[in-house]
Amino acid sequence: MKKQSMTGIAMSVALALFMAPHAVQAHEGTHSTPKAGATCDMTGKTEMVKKKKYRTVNYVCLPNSKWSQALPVSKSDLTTKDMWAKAANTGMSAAFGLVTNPTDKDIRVIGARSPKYTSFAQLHEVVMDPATNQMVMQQRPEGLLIKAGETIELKPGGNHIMFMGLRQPITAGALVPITLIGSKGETLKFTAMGKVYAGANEEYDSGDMSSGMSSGMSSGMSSSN
Ligand SMILES: [Cu+2]
Repeated sequence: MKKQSMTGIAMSVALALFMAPHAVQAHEGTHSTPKAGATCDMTGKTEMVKKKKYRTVNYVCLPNSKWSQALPVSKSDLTTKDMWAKAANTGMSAAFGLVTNPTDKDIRVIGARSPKYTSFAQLHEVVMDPATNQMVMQQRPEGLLIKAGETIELKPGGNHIMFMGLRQPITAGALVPITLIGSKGETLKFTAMGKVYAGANEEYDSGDMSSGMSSGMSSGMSSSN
């Protein structure tokens, strides 16, 4: 008797576990393919789409909540040095280091991604919020411009690559693959090293979103048009 009912419980648990991933998959399947100029709900999100047999394009959800043009993927001329990512278990994290433009033309970076570690990343700056006199971070509306021949330093308290919501912890010594996307679709892949760091705890200034991070993000961003 007892054994039978236990089996029954085990069955329904197993069934629930089996069903759950399918429900999630169906939901994810409803996402539409990005379209240049169309509204997107999570700025900083990027999508790589295979258009034709040999053509792959990047889309970036820009800070104005519109999808970028289809940007044909090519190899970036940028180089990086000493890239590292702040060790963290959950929530947000950020990546820093030196990015150099060795060419004689300016290069603008408009997006970043690290799908292994975060569903989307943003390019952030740290500014003074005059209302509170606090340093806060926010998305850089024009991305990162790296002038011909120049090196920029992404650093705590300054510009950085923000990981919005970790999918898995960044541990000390972890190798974190990151891709930067240029305004012409050029991609730069590099690896940042996980590092324990006490700073870089600026508040995220999301405009009118002052309450909880995740709920504020989704409600605030989906309501914009
Ligand atoms: Cu940030």
